[in-house]
Amino acid sequence: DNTSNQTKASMQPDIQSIVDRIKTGKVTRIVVLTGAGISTGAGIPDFRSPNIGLYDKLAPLRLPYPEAIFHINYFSHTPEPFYAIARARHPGNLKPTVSHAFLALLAKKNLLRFLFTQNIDGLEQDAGVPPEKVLWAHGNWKSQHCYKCNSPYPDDLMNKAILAGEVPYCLESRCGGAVKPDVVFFGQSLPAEFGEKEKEVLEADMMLVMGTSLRVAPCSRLPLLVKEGIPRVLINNEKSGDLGNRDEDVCILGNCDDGVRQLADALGWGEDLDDLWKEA
Ligand code: CNA
Repeated sequence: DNTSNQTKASMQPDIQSIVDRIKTGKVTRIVVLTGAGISTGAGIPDFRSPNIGLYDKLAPLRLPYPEAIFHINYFSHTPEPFYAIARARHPGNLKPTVSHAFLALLAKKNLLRFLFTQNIDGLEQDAGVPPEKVLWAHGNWKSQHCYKCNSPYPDDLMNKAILAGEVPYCLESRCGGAVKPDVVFFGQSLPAEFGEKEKEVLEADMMLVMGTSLRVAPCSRLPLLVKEGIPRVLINNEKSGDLGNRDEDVCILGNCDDGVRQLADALGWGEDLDDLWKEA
């Protein structure tokens, strides 16, 4: 009819090509890479957005360089700055965003092959993405251990320390190491499954990259592994990595919650998305 023709005509042609591929069943194995930008809408500032990102707010802590706050070598002798900001960044009881709900919707529609997340807030799982489909490439903030002897540390004491902004220390006698959330710091290795899961990217028939500046390796390299001819879709405030350089790339620039809504509406999934988001 006329209205849907009009909508089609005004829709960005590149989004339409993505919609067609999904609607005709050409795409069934979507691999997703997410970053801090999908959680800023939930209230957790990202690292690198100018003025509002964490790295622009660290001056009072007098770090040698911003990333030091998350570097294992620096933490090993100076854990105080990390605990000075921990309270403000603890995911606590945050609610997933529409972007998280969209990932759950892809899983529900059997289109999500695998999700690599660089986020440590656990909101993917809260939104309903099945945990077996997710690799938390940088760990998560749901548990903690002594950085030195690796002894576990109780959640209640950790929560107290975070609230007080004080460094929690290992309970083992004579250890004295600082306790660190099970988040991968700079200088630490990624989970062992990372290498094995990379093959999911080689087998993807679409890759979706959301809310990441692609500045942290090795996740930043995942989009490069996508086979030529396979569409890569970027939903982000700004261009990132080499997304947009290949003919079949599609960049939906702007707020990612708006981007996923636009995509969901074009797919006729608008209501499904809202229902899932309300449930989360
Ligand atoms: P980053 O380097 O801070 O980049 C974030 C990207 O998202 C930038 O390109 C922003 O322009 C973009 N962005 C921010 N908000 C939005 C929005 N609402 N809509 C669209 N785009 C947006 O963060 P990366 O994830 O790329 O860097 C990897 C680090 C960040 C990982 O080690 C994470 O652990 C770490 N991190 C995680 C969280 C979290 O768990 N929520 C928060 C902050 C940082």
